[in-house]
Amino acid sequence: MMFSNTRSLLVATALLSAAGTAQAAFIAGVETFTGTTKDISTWEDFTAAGATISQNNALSINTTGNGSQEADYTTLSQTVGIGDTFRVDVRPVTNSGYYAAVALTNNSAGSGSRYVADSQFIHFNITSGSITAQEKGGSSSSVSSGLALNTTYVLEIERLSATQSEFTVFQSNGITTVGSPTTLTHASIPGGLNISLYGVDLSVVEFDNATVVPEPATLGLLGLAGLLARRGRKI
Ligand SMILES: [Ca+2]
Repeated sequence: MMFSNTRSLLVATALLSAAGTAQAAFIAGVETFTGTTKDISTWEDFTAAGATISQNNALSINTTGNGSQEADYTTLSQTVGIGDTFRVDVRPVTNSGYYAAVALTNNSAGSGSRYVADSQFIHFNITSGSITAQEKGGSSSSVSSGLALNTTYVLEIERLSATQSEFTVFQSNGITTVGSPTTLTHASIPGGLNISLYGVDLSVVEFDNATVVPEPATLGLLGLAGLLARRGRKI
């Protein structure tokens, strides 16, 4: 962890650093899923038959009408680069065992077939018994065990390098860890990764407050730019 584990600091740093680059759905690096209208100009909505994705000040993925296929909501252009940190609130509502995941993927398409065939990804695997960190096709590493339904958790992935990422689960306060932070070593993924939120296998899961925090080096440069700008005004 390179940041203090406070939600307010993460939001503040996102606000400071992302001004001017925010996209429609992500305002200053934070997507709060405000309102009831999904923003499919910046997210791609993929639902298998019987599954639904809806928004009501949070994003709800419901696969209770679908036995085994996923539904996912994936950013089209908002990405998480090396050194960046991604956080999202997750609230499991119903499940039948395995039910959700949070992935960073190099394929912006939400389609299940393209996702599997073309992408490289790392993800949190969320089940009623455990939360694990895993790369596509790799072995899983335990991050925490057990999840209570109708309880909010904060899941964080920090991209330490092209080949290492740190996975941490927090209680809803964003401070207290649940289980132990886990560093996953994986195949090299050098570029920015799209964010994919998904549910599967007769589950209902809600997501909120998706937040991308730039790497500290970027924050430092922006701070320096601000300082220079202030000095310029004085001169
Ligand atoms: Ca919200």
